[in-house]
Amino acid sequence: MKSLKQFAVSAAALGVALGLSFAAQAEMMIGFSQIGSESGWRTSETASIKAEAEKRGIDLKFSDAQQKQENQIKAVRSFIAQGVDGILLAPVVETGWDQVLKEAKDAGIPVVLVDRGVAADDSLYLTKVASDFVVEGALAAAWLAAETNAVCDVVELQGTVGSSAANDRKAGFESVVGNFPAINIIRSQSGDFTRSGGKEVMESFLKAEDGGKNICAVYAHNDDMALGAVQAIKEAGLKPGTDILIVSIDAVPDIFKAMADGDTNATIELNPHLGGPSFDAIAAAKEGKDVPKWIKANGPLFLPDTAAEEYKMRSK
Ligand code: GZL
Repeated sequence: MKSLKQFAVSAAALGVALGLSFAAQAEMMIGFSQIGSESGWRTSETASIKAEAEKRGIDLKFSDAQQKQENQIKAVRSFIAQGVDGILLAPVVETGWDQVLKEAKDAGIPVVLVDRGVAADDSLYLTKVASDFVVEGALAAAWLAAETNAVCDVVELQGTVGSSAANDRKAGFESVVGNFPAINIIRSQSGDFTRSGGKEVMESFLKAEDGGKNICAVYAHNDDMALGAVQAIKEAGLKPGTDILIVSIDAVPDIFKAMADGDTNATIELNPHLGGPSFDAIAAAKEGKDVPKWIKANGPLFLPDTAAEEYKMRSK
């Protein structure tokens, strides 16, 4: 599993290996169809990609889809009409992209999938710059099994329905807990990757499970839903992080504060700095160089013992 630093090194190495010069990228015009701003991680990803474009002198055309696939498809078509050099697409869901990806391909415009994947033939896009969500789900489950001696009734807060992040984080988690007969996923529902969604769904789980007495842990597909669950658990008179364990993914600054306060127990880092490898891949394609179909980065798991320090460093 690559750490963030290794990812940065391998992505930089990829850039160098592909013989790319930033100067060659300065004249590029690139369209970026972003999902929205549903989570702290998403907003930091947007900020990072915009900053990276600025640094490289890339003319970035940005579109916020407000979580709607039709808005993303419209944006991609508009980028094609503008004759951009490349397109970054963070696909809100996995399906429904074949037609518009074919239009981009027919126009000779490379598409880079950032942070999520699509269920389309990989000939329809240049590369995917994203972590392996199956690994993230498996890591969360491995931590939970170790933490609970593999005896735990867990509730799951799923991400956006139909998204590759939710599908694969669920699959990865199940692939590990399936080995432990005394770990049971007793409830599972989407909170749509938002704090409010996580809170609402957790409130319904608590009500349905005798006020939470039957719940050993929460597995949240992202930190924002975990933070919503923390609020719901507190309002139900229970201690999050003690009465009910919480493991989630993203490693946003606020989750480190929650861990330092004893409210959550583990988070897995998700790299938001996906602009560099994405821009390098487009430049490489334009120079006729080969680009791997998946530029992968997986982050480590963080625990409360380093949370205060991490929060200080990340919330500057
Ligand atoms: C995963 C990304 C997910 C984050 C959430 O790469 O798509 O979407 O985990 C975000 O915070 O909403």
